[in-house]
Amino acid sequence: MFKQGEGLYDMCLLGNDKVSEEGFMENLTTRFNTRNIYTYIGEQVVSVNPFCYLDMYSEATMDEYIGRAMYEVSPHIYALADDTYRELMSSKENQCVLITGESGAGKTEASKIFMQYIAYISSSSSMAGDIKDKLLKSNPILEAFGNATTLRNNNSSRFGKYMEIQFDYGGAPVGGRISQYLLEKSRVVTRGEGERSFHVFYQLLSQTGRLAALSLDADPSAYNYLACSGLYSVPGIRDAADFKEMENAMRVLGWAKADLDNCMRILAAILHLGNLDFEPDARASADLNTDCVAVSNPQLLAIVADLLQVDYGALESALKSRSISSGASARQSHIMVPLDLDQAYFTRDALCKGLYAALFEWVVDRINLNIQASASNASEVVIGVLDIYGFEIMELNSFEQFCINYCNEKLQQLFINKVLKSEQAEYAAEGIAWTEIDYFDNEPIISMIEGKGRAQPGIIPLLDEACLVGRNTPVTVVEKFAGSLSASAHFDATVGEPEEFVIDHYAGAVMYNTGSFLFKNKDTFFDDLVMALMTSANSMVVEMFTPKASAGGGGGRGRGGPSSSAGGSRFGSGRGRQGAGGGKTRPKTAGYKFKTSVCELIEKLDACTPHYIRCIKSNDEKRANYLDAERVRHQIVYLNLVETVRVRRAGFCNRQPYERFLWRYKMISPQTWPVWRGSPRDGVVAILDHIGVDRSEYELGRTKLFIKDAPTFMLVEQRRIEEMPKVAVMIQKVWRGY
Ligand code: AOV
Ligand code: MG
Repeated sequence: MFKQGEGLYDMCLLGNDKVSEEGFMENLTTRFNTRNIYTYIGEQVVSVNPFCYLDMYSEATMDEYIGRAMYEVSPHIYALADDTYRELMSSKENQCVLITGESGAGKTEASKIFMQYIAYISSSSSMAGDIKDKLLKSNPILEAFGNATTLRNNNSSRFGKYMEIQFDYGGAPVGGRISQYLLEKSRVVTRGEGERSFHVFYQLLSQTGRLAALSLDADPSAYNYLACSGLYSVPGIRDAADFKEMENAMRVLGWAKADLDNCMRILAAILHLGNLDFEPDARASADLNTDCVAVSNPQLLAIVADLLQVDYGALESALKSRSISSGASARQSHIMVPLDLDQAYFTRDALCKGLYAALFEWVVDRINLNIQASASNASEVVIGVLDIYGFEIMELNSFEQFCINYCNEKLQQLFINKVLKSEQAEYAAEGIAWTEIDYFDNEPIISMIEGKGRAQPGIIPLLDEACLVGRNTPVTVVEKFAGSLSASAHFDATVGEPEEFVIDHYAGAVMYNTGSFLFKNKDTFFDDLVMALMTSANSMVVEMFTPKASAGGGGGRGRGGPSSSAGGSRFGSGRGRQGAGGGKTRPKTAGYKFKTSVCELIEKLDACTPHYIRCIKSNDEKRANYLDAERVRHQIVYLNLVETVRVRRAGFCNRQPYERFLWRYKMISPQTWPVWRGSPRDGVVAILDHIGVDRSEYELGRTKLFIKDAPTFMLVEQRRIEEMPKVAVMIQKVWRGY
């Protein structure tokens, strides 16, 4: 595997004097220039995005990785996937794959490569084959609805995704479950110049045969919601072909033709709504003695009402006015308050964002129904694949970027805790000689964002407070932040405009503009709009806006049911849904819900055996085979990659409590088989002596054995397999390939 001139396949093999930023860069560059985009740090895979197709993802290549140890074959995501699957089978413990890296670094591609391999090698039956196909086919649908072209990435994920694949005890996939995190729904109505809305809109407009029925024009520039950012087609993205792929995927998953048709009706309604105009209504204004508006193009609203199959009058009224309840709870009466022009446009946009978010949730729920394991297969172990939106800095950074970057901070913290902190803590606890390794800990940034009770204010609770108490504006919000956080080294409100503040994130400083923080956090979706939509004769529209039974009080987490829409809000908290944890009548804000769902996810990941793919973006221009040294160096630093090498090098490839090791390998030595009467620790030493493992190859901790190198560990495994007939042949199939 090691070829002259291609660099070291594992950064842990760097000489002592080379374990530095320089040495790391040098090796990574050598490998990248010889088309080796993958390099190990122990069991972690570092991937550098080549921005061009490399011929290394075929079935023939997959065959080379089956059952091979990671160090035996060239670094590849396949090797990591094989390792993950084997560990799942041998330990019967849940595994997760954490894919990190900034926007455009290659996370989503990596997750697909991983899934492809798992589907290829996991045991098959006709049922498993069916499920595998469905799991893979969920991707084109999710990407159509949840991805978009941004300045950073032509196919940028605008939602976070955690996909769990469930296996039976024989290793065959029996089902899956997708959790999605906070879709960037504001993209439906606006976005930065040179970006696109969600792919599915352009895909729809490429289907000329479908347009007449939806009263649509093939030209995307005819729609305000698409025209506002001035980008329609993107090199490398084939909208028409992608539509066909999505359509086919829906068929494989078992969707009815009407499901796709209904989705398209809703998308068309959104495009038309974007062209809906309002004008002052002089007569009504005079009658009611306040500003009133009328719809300027009622024929368009009629098309929308027809597409959504809702009552025209109810829809029109919900866009022009808002009902406000007055009086005490028992005797509420509703009065209609007319909206002014700004409010009418705001409501129209809120309707479209709400419609799209609900549609996306419906799509995820539907996929979950299609892939869920049957009740008889409920006993399960899972491999979870986490593919979130990467850290990003945009021209204008709003509430969405804040949430995305906060989520990345949390994942970085999980990495630090699992790889850097706990590893070192364990050496200390086990009494293993160790030199502390210093690293940047982002804990203070997380605390500053999350806060803790009254004692420690944080951005999310301060923003919540600003949404609930008093009349706040973007400027007072920043003042509020500054009042509490200016002591933090990671916060700065002294630069930029009064409505801007800076967070110095682990991956770089980002200036946020609070212009829309308040209403995005409140996430208001007016009751009148829901009522209007509930008049729909289309059962899918009604279903989309019917509260989920399982979502009650759970912050819209949708736990327990097949739906796993985490952090998304079917309705805005502005409907006044009561929060259980956040005080008595406190409605749950988008920020609060996002934080809760992200923290839950982290807890779940923490309980799995982790595997890491660390993605690096080679350059900002999406240029093929070009490595921008400064950009890459920056990522190496903030991803703590050199520190990871340091910890790993001094580290051990495998550690096991003495009892577990003895139980698993006792058949290897006649001294320990079938019964060992001494201490577990002495038994372990007896086994290692019997195979002839040198004393320098391992360390004996207080409760655990630490094995230094993978080959030693493989030898032990090998001997176990050889002695297996002593025990039972049955377990052998678990260790395919040995
Ligand atoms: P991301 O998931 O990390 O960004 P993607 O996985 O979408 O990034 O990768 C961005 C683009 O880089 C892809 O569309 C490909 O063109 C290219 N690319 C990535 N990985 C590879 C690879 N292994 N081989 C060839 N090309 C690749 V974001 O979703 O924006 O955070 O929110
Ligand atoms: Mg992505």
